[in-house]
Amino acid sequence: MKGKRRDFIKQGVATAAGLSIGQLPSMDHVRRSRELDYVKDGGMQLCLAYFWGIEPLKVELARQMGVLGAVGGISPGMVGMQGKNNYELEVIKAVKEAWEKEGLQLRVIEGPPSLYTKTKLGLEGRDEEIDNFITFLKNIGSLGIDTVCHNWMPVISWTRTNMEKSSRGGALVSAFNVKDIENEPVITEYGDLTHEKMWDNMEYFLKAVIPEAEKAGVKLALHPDDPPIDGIRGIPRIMTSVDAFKKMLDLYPSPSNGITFCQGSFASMGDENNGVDIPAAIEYFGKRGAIHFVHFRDVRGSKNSFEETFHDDGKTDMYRAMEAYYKIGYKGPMRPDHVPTMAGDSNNHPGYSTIGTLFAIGYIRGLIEGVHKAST
Ligand code: CS2
Ligand code: MN
Repeated sequence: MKGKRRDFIKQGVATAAGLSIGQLPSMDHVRRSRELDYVKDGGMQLCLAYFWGIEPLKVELARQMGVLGAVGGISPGMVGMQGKNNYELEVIKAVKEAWEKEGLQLRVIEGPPSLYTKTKLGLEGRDEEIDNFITFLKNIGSLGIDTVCHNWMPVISWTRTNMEKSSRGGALVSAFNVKDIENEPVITEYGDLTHEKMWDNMEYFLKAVIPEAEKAGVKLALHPDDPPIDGIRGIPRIMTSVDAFKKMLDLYPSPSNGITFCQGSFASMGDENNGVDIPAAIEYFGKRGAIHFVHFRDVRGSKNSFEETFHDDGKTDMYRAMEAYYKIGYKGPMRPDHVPTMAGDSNNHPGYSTIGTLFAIGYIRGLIEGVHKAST
């Protein structure tokens, strides 16, 4: 019956196209030509984030989309090694193999082991933390994992003041308004913290780990502070501008010292009148060979008050942004980052829901193909 049905469809298509059945371009031909003249995703590796372990539905959808890069941390519990350190070789190896068993590749470690408050605030015990981080770098290098996304946000990581703001069609997005936190108590337990001290701690860290990362063949990709404001509850923030990233790169110039170009975080830098020119920033840092990972997302607003958006509904010209990655020959990992929570989906993990991720990947892949076609 199946063969008959296929012939029936072919006959229908042939008639509609005014062709005899023998003249239809075979589907194989169409598929092959796409593969031949369209470098998959422009040579970039599209990835999804998995911060809550191996989520079966998300993994299956990723395989169906051909998005085979996994971005996440090293969790001993994920591989039945509770109690072991997450920087140890056997734990990292087991996590890597768990992703491979799902048909995915652990492409970027985001939120790495042993890079915590002591290192970022320069507290007692930071040297032990840094030593364990170096062990982690050596271990992932030996396993061929070459990219680490880290950030310099101690105590308070990425933060929002509203995790369910209504966006297009009632989809839910996260938003931030500095007015909503200005009366929150200052955190004093870490003593007197200054931006200068945070820079000193950054320099101390880079000087200790970048030489080891170079030897291990690993690239560190520093993520901007999100939101990129001067501080939250007395904890200073320094990675809040394009100039800050230029300064960071100059602290220790190296192919192993680079950036996670989180477009949403860069787009929320500055204020209403002097935002970041995203394509120009991509080209600047790209020409320095400093972009090792991309979070491709967008916002509306600026650092003191912004909301996240669908990829096609923000303030950035996303086509020109993608064109800039093409111009600099970026061939590294890219993930959608935060997405709206759409109808029928859960908002349990704001920014990381499943249906919104599908929309984002479709949009990103379409942009890449459009830029590719326009450039050939
Ligand atoms: C995101 C974060 O803030 C951002 O732009 O990339 O959700 C990030 O993924 C987390 O801090 C984990 O690294
Ligand atoms: Mn990001």
